[in-house]
Amino acid sequence: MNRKDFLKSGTLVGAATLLSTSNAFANNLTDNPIDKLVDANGNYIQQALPYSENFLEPHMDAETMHLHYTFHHGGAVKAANKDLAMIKKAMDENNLETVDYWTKKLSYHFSSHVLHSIFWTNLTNKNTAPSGELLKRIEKDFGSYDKLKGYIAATSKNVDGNGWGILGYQPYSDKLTVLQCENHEKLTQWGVVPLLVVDVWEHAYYLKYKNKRADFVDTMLQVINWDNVADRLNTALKIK
Ligand code: MN3
Repeated sequence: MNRKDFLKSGTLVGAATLLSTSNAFANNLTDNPIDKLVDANGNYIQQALPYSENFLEPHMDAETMHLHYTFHHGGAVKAANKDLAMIKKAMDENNLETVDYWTKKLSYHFSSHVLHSIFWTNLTNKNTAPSGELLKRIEKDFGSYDKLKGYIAATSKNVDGNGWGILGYQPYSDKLTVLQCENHEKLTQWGVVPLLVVDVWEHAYYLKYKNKRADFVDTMLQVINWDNVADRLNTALKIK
């Protein structure tokens, strides 16, 4: 993918925000309006949604989108900046009594920021399907696209409490892998680059779907932007 295509595709690889800015991919990231999660000072910033709040109607209602993006995702970004500041303060003052607390909070809040940023770009209002390298790898690692869909649906629906279903690329085994994430940061495998994430926190669906999380997950799986997932995979394979 050349730089122009990259910018057009709106690709985001959360883990890549940790790369040094001398890295070619990080340079692309910096120019990408959706993928940029930090400013020049290293503080977290929230990008605008890649579409209007009613774009996913009727699958996701505009009110849920507004509250979710503004207060849940937005709140996590603010909180992550506070966590960073508190860690810096503790280090500056050489008082490490509460630094473990803020470190744990940062893991939670920044992971929320990464996953929500990916989630918005993973969704679209038209039907798409995996193709090319992504489809090849889905068939190799899960048998078929249908099998993967069943797997990720079951994993997402059955999260204990709040969390996410995640399809990721694991560079250490060179495989696609599914994770059942609790909260925003638990039950990961180190190294996994998230490609497709399904938010199953109650705030993601309760206004419209009430207690029917399974219906929400089935609906979300019909509006996945597989082109975005494919772009993320291609980028992850390049930085491997
Ligand atoms: Mn959420």
